[in-house]
Amino acid sequence: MTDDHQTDQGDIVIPGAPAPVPPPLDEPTEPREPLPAAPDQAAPATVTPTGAQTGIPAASRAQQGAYLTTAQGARLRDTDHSLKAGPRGPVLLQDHHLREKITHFDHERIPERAVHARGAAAHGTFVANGAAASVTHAQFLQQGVTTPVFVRFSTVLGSRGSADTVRDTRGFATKFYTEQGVYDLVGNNIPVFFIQDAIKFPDVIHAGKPHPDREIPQAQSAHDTFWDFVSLHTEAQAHAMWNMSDRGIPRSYRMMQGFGVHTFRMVNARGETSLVKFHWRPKLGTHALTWEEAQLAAGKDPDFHRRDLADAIEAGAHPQWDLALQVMPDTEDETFEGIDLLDPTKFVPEELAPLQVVGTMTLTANPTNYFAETEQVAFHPGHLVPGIDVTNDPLLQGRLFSYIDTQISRLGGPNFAQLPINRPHSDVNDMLRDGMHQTAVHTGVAPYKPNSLDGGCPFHAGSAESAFTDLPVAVTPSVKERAQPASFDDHYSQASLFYRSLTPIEQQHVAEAYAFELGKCYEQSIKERQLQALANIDAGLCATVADALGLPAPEPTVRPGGAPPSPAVAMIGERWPVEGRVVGIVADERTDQGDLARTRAAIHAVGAVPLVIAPRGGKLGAVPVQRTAHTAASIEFDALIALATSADPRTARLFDEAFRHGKALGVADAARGVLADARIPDDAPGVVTGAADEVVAELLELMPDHRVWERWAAPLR
Ligand code: HDE
Repeated sequence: MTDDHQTDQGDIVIPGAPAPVPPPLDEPTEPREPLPAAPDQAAPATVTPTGAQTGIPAASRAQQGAYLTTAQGARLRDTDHSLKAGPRGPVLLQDHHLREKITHFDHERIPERAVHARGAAAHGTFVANGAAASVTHAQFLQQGVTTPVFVRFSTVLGSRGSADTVRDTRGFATKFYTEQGVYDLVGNNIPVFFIQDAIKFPDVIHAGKPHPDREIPQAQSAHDTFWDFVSLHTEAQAHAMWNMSDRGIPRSYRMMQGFGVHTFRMVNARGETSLVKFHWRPKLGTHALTWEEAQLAAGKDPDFHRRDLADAIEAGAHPQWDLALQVMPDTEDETFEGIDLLDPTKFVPEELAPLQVVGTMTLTANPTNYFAETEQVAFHPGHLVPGIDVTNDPLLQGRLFSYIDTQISRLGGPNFAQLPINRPHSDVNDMLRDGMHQTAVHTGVAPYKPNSLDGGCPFHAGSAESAFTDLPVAVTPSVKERAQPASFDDHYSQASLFYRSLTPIEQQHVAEAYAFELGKCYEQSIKERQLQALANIDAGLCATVADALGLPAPEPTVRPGGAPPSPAVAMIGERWPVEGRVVGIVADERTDQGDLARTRAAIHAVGAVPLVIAPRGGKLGAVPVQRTAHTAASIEFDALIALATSADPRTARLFDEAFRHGKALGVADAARGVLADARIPDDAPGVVTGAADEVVAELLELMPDHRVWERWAAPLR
């Protein structure tokens, strides 16, 4: 730069131009490449609409060049000062950079999803084991085929900025980029749904969303309109029961089951069809938060689930799920063991139709850009591949219409399939043309069929490779009517079956959840009506909830029948891997460095994450302090170890909360004072004391149980 204030390009001299402001010290002064993403964080390559594998397309690599430019590529030397008539004068309309920058910012937001607005996603792969070949000829389910996937988890009710840990159903939507086109499995973490017919979706969602007058409460079902709807519309009782169970407050997206909910029809290479339900089984087991933990997390770390997923993937604890099928015969009445397979308020117990694993999904990479990928991804239950077809489930049929419709408005036009995250990894030869945000440059003159001018291209596929094969399924001759089968009128038997299948601790949580949710309602008649529904489900549950509400327990008006319980739906009882679980280690300057190092190493060795909590930041010897009394929150730890006492009362609260939430606690001899401060008996279940090495070993033995369930034998403090 000369005294004449040459431009960056060094040619044209502007006499008298003010000297540029020197850059802040910590900003690089020489152009350099941005830091590369960590190897396992780089998003997989995307492909162009023509199918060419290009890596991340140039258009989505914006902001990576050396020089700041306008949207038109003109370089800029100042982006901090508007063009003004003198340093204190008004801003000039001719400042194109100012107007472009602010105008673009003004339009940065797109409408959030009408439901499932809050989500988190990851890339990965699905590897099929071939077991599905007998029921479907879908290519991605054949032995050894590896398919890239993108999965988005979500809550349903809350806005995009709402807390992760609210009581709600979770979405579990998977996009398989198969060689035969995109296949979307758009499921939930609960196998049943609130309604039997899509025409009622606006009703159930309006009831669950905040009240239209004051727009509260956010992301909650604990309010009058939700329970008004559910108690009047009793087909919602089964789904409501699952939401009131611990399934409504998952510990982690990594520890959640997924369900396709509807029954689908599969067809194999011989043209034989079966009725099928999809299940995702997490390798880490299915686990929940406690309700108090969920509420604390909503304030202390509203991004709890999003952070957990991203941290685990970044740490290399790649979450995995098995994909399993329940396969049922394709009979004329589409009913299995008395369960109408077209009724989405019913699930088929695993004891009746076993889960058959057909492949495994591993999530390996976080998105590179939240908006481009997680926000713009568009799933659709109608994105099907050959070998998988829909059934007449009236809920599914309505969904087939809804998703593309909402996406046209959410993503600003009909060309969202061209967005990098939505592009198929197979060739696209559609004859869809033009429209808002068209980015493809189509060649040819004949986007119609039949044509002779483009050589007759594109041609029709043979029926074996064709999606939407329109299986010749009989439609019972009937009249046009707004009606449903009589079997859809059973609203209570599966809610009852589910409740009876839970362990006593889980049943206690269900009762507490109803007591909380109904306790938040103002209208007495709504509580009474919901108690009536509970009486029809289970008299004991109804009596407990009625007692908490201070209301009489009504007599049942319906007997739900005694279908045998399905122990498979209970979550307590098994032991699971602890990969990615977080263990807090309370230490200070006096802590023996050897104890600290061995404790951390033992935790690492089982794939869990040790976080050191000390009175102040910095380091303890060579070990970085990751949390202090100011920043540590009990909700982020699955277990705690004290190697030092702490004078800070917040440490006692940390242990007190962790104890209440049934977490394993380890206390080295030098740190016994922590237990006294938190008023925790040192012989309480799941509290281990002794030499540091023994404590960590015993603690890691407790963690595969998820929680120290014996603590629930005594009433919660
Ligand atoms: Fe959805 N649902 N849904 N849904 N759904 C949407 O589509 C809808 C239903 C599910 O991460 C919307 O693109 C109707 C069942 C997930 O992007 C919308 C009905 C199941 C996601 C829509 C249902 C789901 C959605 C909003 C009743 C489990 C999030 C934004 C017939 C099997 C996907 C969008 C993502 C999203 C409509 C019922 C799962 C409005 C009409 C049942 C996981 O189109």
